[in-house]
Formats: sequence, structure tokens, C-alpha cells
Amino acid sequence: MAQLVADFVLGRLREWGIHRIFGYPGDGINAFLGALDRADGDPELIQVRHEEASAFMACGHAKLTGEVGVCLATSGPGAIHLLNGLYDAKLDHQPVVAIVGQQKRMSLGGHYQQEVELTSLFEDVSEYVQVCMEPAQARHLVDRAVRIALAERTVTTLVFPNDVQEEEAVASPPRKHGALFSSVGYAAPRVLPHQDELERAAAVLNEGERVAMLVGQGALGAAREVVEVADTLGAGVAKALLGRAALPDDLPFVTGSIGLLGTRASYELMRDCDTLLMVGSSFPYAEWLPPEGTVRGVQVDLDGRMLGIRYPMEASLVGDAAETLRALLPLLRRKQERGWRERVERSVADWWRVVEEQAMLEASPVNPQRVVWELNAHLPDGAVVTADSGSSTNWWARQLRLREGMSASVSGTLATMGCAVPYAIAAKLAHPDRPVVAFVGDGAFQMNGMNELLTVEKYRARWSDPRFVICVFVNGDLNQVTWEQRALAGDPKYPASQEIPYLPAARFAELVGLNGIKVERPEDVRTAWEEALASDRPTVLEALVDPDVPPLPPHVSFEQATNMAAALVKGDPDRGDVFEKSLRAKLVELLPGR
Ligand SMILES: Cc1ncc(C[n+]2csc(CCOP(=O)(O)OP(=O)(O)O)c2C)c(N)n1
Ligand SMILES: [Mg+2]
Repeated sequence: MAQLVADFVLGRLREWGIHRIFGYPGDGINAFLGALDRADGDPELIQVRHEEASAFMACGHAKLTGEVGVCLATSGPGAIHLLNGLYDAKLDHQPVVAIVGQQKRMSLGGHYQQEVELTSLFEDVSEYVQVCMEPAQARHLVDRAVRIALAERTVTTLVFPNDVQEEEAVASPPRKHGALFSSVGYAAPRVLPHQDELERAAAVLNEGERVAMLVGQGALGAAREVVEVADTLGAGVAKALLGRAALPDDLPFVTGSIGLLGTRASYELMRDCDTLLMVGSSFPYAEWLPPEGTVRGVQVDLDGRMLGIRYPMEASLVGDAAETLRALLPLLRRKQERGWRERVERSVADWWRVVEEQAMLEASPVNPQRVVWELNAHLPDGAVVTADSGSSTNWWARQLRLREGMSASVSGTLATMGCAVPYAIAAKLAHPDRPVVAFVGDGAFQMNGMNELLTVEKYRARWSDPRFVICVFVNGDLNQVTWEQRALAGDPKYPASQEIPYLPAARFAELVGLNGIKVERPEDVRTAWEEALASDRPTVLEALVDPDVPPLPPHVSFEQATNMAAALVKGDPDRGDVFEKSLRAKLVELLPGR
């Protein structure tokens, strides 16, 4: 049988090193399905429950492997379902290629069934979107889609009308006017700033007496260089959410996460520094950085577009984090005065004590912080920990202690619900020998996580290490937003929008063939983690947690405190509990000698 365009496209993706495609079928991609069958597992199709999950998985795959992620969906509704996951990839700068079907060329423009103007629909989310109108186009469209996704670390989309997919492939176009001859292969360049820019940056850093570093996902893989620069400058290092795994949390000068989900140590680092060195981060919340004009700034980013958009910088270096810091090091003078560094380390040590005390505070039924704190002692080497968007993102950001060799991810910029379980599945498929843990709120679990448990069940037999735990924080509430209503808007909790039905998550897990553990008492949390991580199959750990434990930022601003008080006065249904628990958490943090 002659090779079809669909077979050719899969072969070309294979040449690009793509061996896994996340997707869901439909007649808009019939020929691709036939071709996947003929491809005999290379590339393989990972079948999801909902196309959005396939886009999240492609994004998660990219985040956790550095490779391009690929998702596949049918025309019309399937393509539309991809969008949120693709925006997640776009906003977090991940290389993802989406392949979508379309109706036959002759029906387009005829208000045909499932006919959606896909080029316009994907225009905004994609750096590059093209319709393959002709078999000879397929080669350069695939080559460009993959290369642009990798080179720009972004999303590209290819639309294939189903009749084109079924035509005979043209591997090499006729040699005539208009034909293109593209090729496979991309190697990331070495990106380094010019020497005079490095010197300008070094001068600022050498003159500083209290240097703070803020690292993001651009610093993943640059741990050695970040540590050496921090040592030389006597600096403390805060981490943006996507840079959570850039440095382990057991280093004494690492202040942990920053911002609304951050630590008090990071808050103090930014409050008291005189110089800011930002590396590979576009952390958005400027109110958590020093006030404009109060400190001097240096920034390093691989993407020139991301420079100087959060804090005014005196030196803005376009460069790879590791390479640039290595080039900067010989120009930096070691700070002899170590008082600032010691102050940072004291603040970090103090913070970890606060975290433990906060986690052990009584709550009803279980303090969600304790669920994460107890995991720290049991988290296996090499673990991958993902978090959804919700109050558990706070605990993931603040309580979780990542060690060297671990990975972590969230939806950093889109902050979308629904990412944690698909990311975890993509992580496990890419690294079947590594333990994976996902933190998910009950709302996010009900939104899509529970459906993807079926995907876990479908693929778990191939995982050499069975450890895969989905920890569901059951609080009966869309809690993060409930607290945002209280703290940011000064409104009481609105039960009609916030309260959600109870789903017996552990029992549901058992129903689909997985292990389920339900925890209702604080003293059972530890054994629950032990059992979950010793299970011969993936586990849903259903923790009944207290919605009245505030996912409070380390430093509640006066305005937020006033708003919260206003909300409670206005008649928040949970006012008694909320007030008591906020106050207690705050006291633990503030009182000396506690
Ligand atoms: C797709 C999407 N819809 C809505 C939101 C707004 N949102 C952010 S967190 C959250 C609540 C999540 O609730 P749950 O998963 O139960 O976690 P909890 O905060 O209760 O721990 C909502 C509704 C969002 N970020 N993404
Ligand atoms: Mg919830």
C-alpha cells in the first residue's frame, strides 16, 4: 500500500524524535488513526478521556522532559477541547505541537458539520498555524511546526483536512518553482551576553551589600551555577513557582517560593535586599518585589522579550542561565561581609520551624498543611510532584521540601485547574521508574482528574515503579477562591458558587481498579502516605481537610486583613472557625519564642 500523507507525517515526527502522541479519536483524523495503527507503537498514541487532558499531557511532557510534546484531536469539538491545555503551554513557554483534523477541502465554507474555522481559532494560541492543503506541503509544515515550537518554546498547530490525510504522500516535492525542501533537526544554541554587558552586571552585583536572587524555570538545570553565584555574592535565593525544582529546599540560603503562595523568608529577602538578580523568571507579581527605585537590578533571561518587564533593570542579559552565570562568575568578587547571608539563613531556619508548627496546628478534620508536611519525610528520591490550581498549590509551594533530583510542576502562568493529574500521567509515562505524586483539590478532581484515573488504570501495567499517588484535598469547597473572595474582595463566602458536592474519591479509585485510602484523622496521615507509597498500584489518597485553614500569604497586607475582617462582619457562614484559625496561624508565625 502506498504511503499516505498521515503515514508520512507520523514518520516525519518520528525522525524528529517524537515517539508519543497524546490524543483522542474522531473521523476528522481517521487517516491518522489508521497510520498510528500501522506505525505499530512508534509513535504510540496515548488515549485520554478528554482532549484538554491530551494538551495538558503534551505540556507536562515538555515541562518534565525538555522535549516537544505532541497532541492530536479531531476536527471541530475535539480541536476546541485542546485549547486550554495549549494556552497553558503557551503561557509557560513550552514546546507543544497540536495536530487537528478538518473537514474535506470540498466541503469547507459550506456550513458543513463540525466545520469550525480552525486557523482563526488557533491563531492566538499558536506561534505558527497552517492548513495542509496539498500533500507536498506536509514535509515542510511538520518540519516548521516542530522547529518553531522548539526554537521559540511555544505552541504550533497543523490542520489537516481529512481528504488530504488520505492522499498519497509526497516525500520529496517536484523540483520546480514553488517547491520547498526542508529538513529535520534542531539543536538549542549557546546564548551568551556580550562581555561589556556581563561587566556592567558584575559591577552592580559587586557594589551591592545585600543581594537577593530570584530564580525561575529558566534556572532549571543551572543549580550548580546558581549556588556558586549565591555563595560568591552572599545572597539568598527565592524561587518562582516554575523554578520550584531549580534548587533543593534543604540548602540553608534558599528561601523557597515567593509571592502570594510564598514564604515569609522570601518576603523578607525582597523587603531587605539592596540588589536584585533575577534569573530565568517572569514572576508576575511586582508587589512582592522591592518597590521601584529602592534596589538595583540585574536580570538574565534566554528570551529578550521577558527582560525588564517586572522591575527596572540596570543590566539586562540575554542568555542561557547556566552559561551566563558561568561567564559572570569570574567577574564577581566574593563578599567578605557575610552578615546578610547569615541573616537570610536565620530567616529560612525560622521559616521552616513556622511551617512545621503551622502544619501541626489542630484543624477539623485534618490540617491540609499536615498532609504535605508528613509527605516530606516519606517523599522518595527522584520523585516528581505536580500540583493543581487551588489551595493545595499553596501547600505545594510552601510546605513541600524538594530534594536534589526531584522535579515539580504546576500551571504557572495560566494557573488553570485540571493540570495536575494529566501532568502526573505524562511524567509517569516519560519516567516510569520515578515515583509521582499529584496534589489535587476536590474541585479539580471532579472537574477532570477523576476521569483521567481511567487513563491511569489503562496504562499502569507498563510502569516499572508502581508508586503513583494522587492526593485529593477534600474540603467541600472551591477554597482558594473562597479565600480570594474574603481577602481580596472583602466579600463573605458565597455558598452557591463555592460549596461542592462530596465525591468519595478513594472509593471511586477502587471502583476503577486502583488503590484508595481515605484519611479522616490527623494521626492517620503518616501511615496513609506509607501505605500509598508501598502499594502495588496507583493510589488515590483522599484526605478530608479543613476549609477554614487559611492559605494565607506569609505577610497579609493591611488591606487584605481589613477586607477579611469586613467579609466576616458581613456574615461569612464559616466566620467563627475562620477567624480562630487565621489568628492561630498568624500567631505561630509572628510570636517570638512561640
Ligand atoms: C479552569 C479554571 N476554572 C476556574 C479557576 C478559578 N479557580 C482557581 S482555584 C479554584 C478552586 C479550586 O478548588 P479545589 O480544586 O477544590 O481546590 P481548593 O482550593 O478547594 O483546595 C478555582 C475555582 C481556575 N483557576 N481554572
Ligand atoms: Mg476544594
